[in-house]
Amino acid sequence: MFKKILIANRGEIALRIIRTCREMGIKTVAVYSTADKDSLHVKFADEAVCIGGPKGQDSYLNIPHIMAACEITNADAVHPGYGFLAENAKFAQICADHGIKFIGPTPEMINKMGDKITAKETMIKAGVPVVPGSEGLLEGVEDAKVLAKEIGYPVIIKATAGGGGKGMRVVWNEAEIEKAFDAAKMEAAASFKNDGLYMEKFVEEPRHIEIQVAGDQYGNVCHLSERDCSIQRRHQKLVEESPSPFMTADLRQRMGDAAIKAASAINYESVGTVEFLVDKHRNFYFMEMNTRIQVEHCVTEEVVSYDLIKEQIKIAAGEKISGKNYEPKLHAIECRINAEDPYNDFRPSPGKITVLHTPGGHGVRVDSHVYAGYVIPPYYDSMIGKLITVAQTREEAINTMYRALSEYVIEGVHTTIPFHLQLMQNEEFISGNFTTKFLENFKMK
Ligand code: MV4
Repeated sequence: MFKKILIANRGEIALRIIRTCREMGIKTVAVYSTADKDSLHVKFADEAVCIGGPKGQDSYLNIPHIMAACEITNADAVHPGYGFLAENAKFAQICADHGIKFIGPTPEMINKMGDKITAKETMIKAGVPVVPGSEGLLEGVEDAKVLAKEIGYPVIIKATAGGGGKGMRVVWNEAEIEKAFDAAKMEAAASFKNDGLYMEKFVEEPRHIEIQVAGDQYGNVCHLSERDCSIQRRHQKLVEESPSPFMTADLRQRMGDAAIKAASAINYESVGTVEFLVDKHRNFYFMEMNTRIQVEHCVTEEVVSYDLIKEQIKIAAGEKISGKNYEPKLHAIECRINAEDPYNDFRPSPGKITVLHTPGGHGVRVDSHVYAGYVIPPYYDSMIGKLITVAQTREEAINTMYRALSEYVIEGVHTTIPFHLQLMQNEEFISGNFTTKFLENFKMK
């Protein structure tokens, strides 16, 4: 097992990783930017190294500085968390070249899933259902027009280097295609320095359901059931839950099998997530695979009683997993508590938390790095923390969530708590009958 892990991240996920390391008897090294000098991850870790200025580029994305921190602290592994360098194949390769274990998949696996056309081709070969679309890159607008006619409108143009909605355009008819193609190409070039595009049939009003998987270095792969992430706004998830209210035993069987096929196709090693679009007929299609631990991993942990960070570390250290799949035994819901103003288009609201009271009691988990007096810096994401409730049924988990949200007091910044309170009382949400379009029509009272 590793003796010392350097955590190349900040905020709640850095704390989450430190907590598991403590339980495993592994020493921890925090790295931090000058903006984070008073952060809890710095105080909770055994050692801490300042790696640069506030901007991500100068600190949490600065590979030479992170490698130097590994060297001076003698860390034998790096945990990248999510965001920042978590899906950076170059960083994973540099770690390997320096004899430091990157706690995640290999650079080859990251690359295969990072390029969406390559990922899709791999899935087709593995027999995983994908949305009908172009074979490889679109050559130009004329090629796109011919293809769209074949596929049938509406279609969606996506960036092969994309993911998470950037460089993506929905096209409803031929009159719109040229503008959409050019806009997607420009956005992809600017965002990813790769303007490669592909096309798919647009699946209308889908659900976003993802399957958590784990694979070890010996070819064992298992799944840990699904999370429903349909409650999103501009590609930012706000609520996730497990099990999905849309799930059936048959659908879980089929999606679980497909996720295992997807991970096995690249001999996946580490924990990861296979994202699917699910239409109203319960047809499902591979969308992308995330080769990192995700923000919403906690809902899975609560329903299958499994520490995903611990497993991720054990897999990286060369331990075997059993290979058996996990069914949800309970219902868990996660609300993302962000420093954003839900009454003003979710505008970011950084600043000092003057008063803080955190909820507790039966079935309540809070993963957060903030304290009274903490200043949320404007340089990073605006997450204050995650509130997770777990209960026997979905109805009880919603009731516990409403109760816990009512106890949560955060003063000094705007938060998404009022939004979540209204959502927990929304009939459509309570019914479980919603799609990724739900929040487009949601209005704050
Ligand atoms: C789609 C789609 C409909 N049809 N692909 C959004 C982010 C990126 N991962 C892919 N996305 C979508 N791809 C086809 N063929 C609809 C979306 C989509 C979406 C997906 C999941 C959750 C929220 C979404 C919001 C808008 C669009």
